[in-house]
Amino acid sequence: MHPASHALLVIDVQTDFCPAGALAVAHGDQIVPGINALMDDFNSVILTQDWHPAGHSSFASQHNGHDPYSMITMPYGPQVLWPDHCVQGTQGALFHSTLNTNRADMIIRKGYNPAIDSYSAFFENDHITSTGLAGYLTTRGITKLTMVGLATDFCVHFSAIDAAKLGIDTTVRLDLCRAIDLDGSLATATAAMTAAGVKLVH
Ligand code: VGL
Ligand code: ZN
Repeated sequence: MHPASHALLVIDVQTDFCPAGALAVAHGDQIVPGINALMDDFNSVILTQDWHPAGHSSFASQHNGHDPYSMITMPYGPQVLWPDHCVQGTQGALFHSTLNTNRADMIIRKGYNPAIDSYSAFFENDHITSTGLAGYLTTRGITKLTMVGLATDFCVHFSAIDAAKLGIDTTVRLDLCRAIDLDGSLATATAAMTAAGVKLVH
């Protein structure tokens, strides 16, 4: 059993990121039993939930002539345009029906700012606006994180790099993550995480 100072951070295991979801990650649902089992090893469990208002600026539907999975430049930098997903209050935004949410001490929602996407559980995509998670971890004395969830190359990737930058000892269990893999984004993500000092477990 890990001490309370070492938390399990479960990223965006939501219906829309699983097969048949609006932004389906291939085999996204396969990781759920392993994540539920891993919770038994942790005193501290935190979940994140992608939580967008309808008409969010990261949705391709809001940008005339731009297809889902294309890139645009937003005031805060490059942004992939996504299918509408994880809209607040919809079925697709719910956690996967078999994810054990009972063990969650904290559920951190992100992506609620209509003008800025938030891949990372710590900072929105402007890399400045905080979600509050860093303060929560500090006040609870959590200095170590194991991350699992969806998607490896977006929300897990950005969360892991921000955690490492904050000085948190960070491990990503790649076996309990699945990727979108857009134009080599998985290889880019694993290289960037390694460079940031994140430990990757295959
Ligand atoms: C995610 C794309 C858009 C993720 C969230 O959870 O990785 N990806 N919103
Ligand atoms: Zn999203």
